[in-house]
Amino acid sequence: MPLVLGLDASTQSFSALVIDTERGAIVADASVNFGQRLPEYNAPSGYIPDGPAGEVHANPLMWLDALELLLEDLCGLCDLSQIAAISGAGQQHGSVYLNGKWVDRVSMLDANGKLSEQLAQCLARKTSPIWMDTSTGAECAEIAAAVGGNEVVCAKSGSVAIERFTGPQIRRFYKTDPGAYARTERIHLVSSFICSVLCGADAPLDTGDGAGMNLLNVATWNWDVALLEATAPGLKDKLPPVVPGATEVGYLSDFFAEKYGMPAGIPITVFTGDNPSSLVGMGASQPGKVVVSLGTSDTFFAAMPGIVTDPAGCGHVFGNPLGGPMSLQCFINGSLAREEVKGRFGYDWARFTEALESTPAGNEGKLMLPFFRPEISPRLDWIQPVLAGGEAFENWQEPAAAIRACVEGQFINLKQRSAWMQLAPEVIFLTGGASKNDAIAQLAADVFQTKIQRLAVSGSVALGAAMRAANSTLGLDITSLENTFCQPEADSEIRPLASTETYASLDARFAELVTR
Ligand code: XUL
Repeated sequence: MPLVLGLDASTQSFSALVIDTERGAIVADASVNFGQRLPEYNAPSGYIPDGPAGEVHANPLMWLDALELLLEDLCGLCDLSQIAAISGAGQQHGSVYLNGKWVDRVSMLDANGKLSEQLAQCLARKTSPIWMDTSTGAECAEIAAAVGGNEVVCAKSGSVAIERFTGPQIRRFYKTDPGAYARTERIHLVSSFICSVLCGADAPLDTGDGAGMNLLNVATWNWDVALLEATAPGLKDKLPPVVPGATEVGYLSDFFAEKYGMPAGIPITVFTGDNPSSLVGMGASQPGKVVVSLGTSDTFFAAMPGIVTDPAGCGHVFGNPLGGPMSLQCFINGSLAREEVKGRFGYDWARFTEALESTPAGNEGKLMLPFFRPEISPRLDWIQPVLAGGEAFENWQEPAAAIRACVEGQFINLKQRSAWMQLAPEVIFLTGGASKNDAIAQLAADVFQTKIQRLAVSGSVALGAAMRAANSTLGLDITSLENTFCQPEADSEIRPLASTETYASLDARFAELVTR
């Protein structure tokens, strides 16, 4: 009974799935919510609220405490002595700054104490900027200017200089606290930090998460000298090596064997970012399938046969943990926008759904550009949406039409912004909270004119991590793992009902209004 552990260090919680690869079953599923279980860190949603000038940071010691709580919880759910392989994933872009004590301390962890107590002194920066941080506009402009413009940054790194990406964040740290930057000997991503702690040794990072830094060259999958130099002095020596996603990078430290009864020395596969891991866990790591995740923010991602970049500078190219590139587009106005329009009419989700069901595909030409707060795909600094389609509709006097217009506008935007990926998917895998709503899924099928499937297993990030570990350590074929673990939910397939012409004119008007 070889069990495999997949970890997911995400924004609001640290989660795990344990899979039994022989029985094809999930044997344990656990999650530690930072705000609920570790209130002493004053981070109710996983990050320190009210940061100045767009700063959003989290305490890396909180992630370590959560990892220990999670392993304690797992002890009660399955036999951790049977774990044979481990991998994991972290929220992308977040960075941890470590001083000269790090390499020794992480290799001498004492099972009688807590990780957070033993590693606190290794932090060269007390807190970690995470992906929600928007404080680095000036640094993005400086990096782009230094290498010859954002086209060059995009051609090299797969994305233009992006505020939340790690390179601009490192540059801001170097500028605001040069002394602490100089004392930093290692900068890890969330993923490679947690991986290092499990290995009890400094671990590499993978091409999936590494590409979210504006520092990795996606043609060579290695650090780009010009981008490193444009970002901060001496940076190359502070970064871990980059390896492909299928690489075993270490062995479980005795700390976890003694404290949690896991077998010491089991292989650990390099960790990756949460989105690349989800690509694997959704069964979409081969080109031809697309994942749309409807969460706090919405994301659209897919394995790509070759590298293309977004000429509009909004999309990203990351490494696919199973080889080659993947694309990703992130939308700020996801659930936040759906909730905003629902709240505007005092509706609950049942009435929201009724509104979608009682209105026709195409919404009789009524259209919304559903940007309730500044958007990154496309880049717009709006704080309210634009409605077009008659006076009553534009004055928010038609609740049902407004609700349909919001969701239709979101999917039309997803479709238009992802066109640069040049994909013709045969299926879209829908995941995330809102994906469970059949009316929303139908609307996605209609706008994309593609069938929609939802998977039976939730927790695709941790599942993807466990599948990658099973693949690289136990040698299990990824297709057979997908056949076992990534099956669509029974009777959940949704096919387009609207005709191809239904959205033609809305599509054109949406494009025109966005440019205007
Ligand atoms: C992707 C992104 C987020 C984070 C957190 O670029 O910023 O999806 O990975 O989930």
